[in-house]
Amino acid sequence: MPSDSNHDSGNHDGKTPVTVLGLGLMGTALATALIEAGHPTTVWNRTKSKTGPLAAQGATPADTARDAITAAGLVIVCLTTNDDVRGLLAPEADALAGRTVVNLTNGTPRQARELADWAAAHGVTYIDGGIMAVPQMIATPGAYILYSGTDEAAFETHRPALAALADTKWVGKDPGLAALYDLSLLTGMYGMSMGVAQAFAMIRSEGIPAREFAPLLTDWIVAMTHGLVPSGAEALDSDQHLTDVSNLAMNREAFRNFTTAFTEQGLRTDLFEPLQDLLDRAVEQGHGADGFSRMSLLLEKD
Ligand code: FVH
Repeated sequence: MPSDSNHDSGNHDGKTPVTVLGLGLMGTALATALIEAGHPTTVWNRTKSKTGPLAAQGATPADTARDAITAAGLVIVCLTTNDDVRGLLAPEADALAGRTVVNLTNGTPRQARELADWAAAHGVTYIDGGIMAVPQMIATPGAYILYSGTDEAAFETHRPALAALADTKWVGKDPGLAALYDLSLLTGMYGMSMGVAQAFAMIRSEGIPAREFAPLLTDWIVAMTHGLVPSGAEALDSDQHLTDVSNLAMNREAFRNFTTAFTEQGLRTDLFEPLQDLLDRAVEQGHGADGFSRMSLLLEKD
């Protein structure tokens, strides 16, 4: 069955009727962007009061999820978890049949693939998405959303409406890929965020304000990222980990200074202890002359 075959999914002067299910911080930002871009927008939320401000901006509030679903060929869903999504959509499978669901809820590749299988079994076109933005960034430059799903043509059909939310990045026909890219990007971000938290704790241990230190830290992270990420990727993909820059044996010894200094400065060492363990393991397994690309291999399960 072609996508959106039994209802009005059409393009009205470039504007597409869209439904948004879930009006938390992110769902509200998404719906606002659609309204501002002129797309006829129907909204539904479990807690009905959240539809009020959007209705005032021009959205059509729906009393039930089913009413919202039947209002548009493109149904965007953004709830807390994919279990919530499954719980909401499963009873509405018949109403969803022939429509396109774009699920922007954060989840795992396995969850996305299972939802895609469920959707396919019920005649629903399923596109999974990963939002690389916070709500305040929606519809601003720099924000983008990753998409994947078996029906790339359906994605292309709806791309103009989705582009109102953020730049669109299609990553492939495996429905799990958007979540894979999303979580991989967030993995890098959370590692960096925790490092920043530890760095601020360290500088504050001597009474230096974080804001005074922030420009140095920013420049340092940017410079290191530009070096580390491309060279690490190249080393991994070519399986050539030897380095003449900064090897693991040196880093293992240097690392001991961190946990020692944290203790001396009255800080906890919990965050860095597992990192020290990993470096110890790398060197004990004979990888002391390698660079950090080796660590990705050590993070794979034996
Ligand atoms: N906010 C952010 O910065 C991040 C950016 C990247 C993407 N994430 C993901 O987006 C999903 C939603 O996040 P959110 O920030 O909108 O979250 P909340 O403000 O907490 O809103 C949650 C909405 O989900 C509804 N909901 C929860 N459980 C159910 C359910 N079982 N049935 C129906 N709706 C449900 C909730 O409804 P209510 O509590 O207002 O009645 C909210 O509408 C999330 O995956 C992030 O990881 C956001």
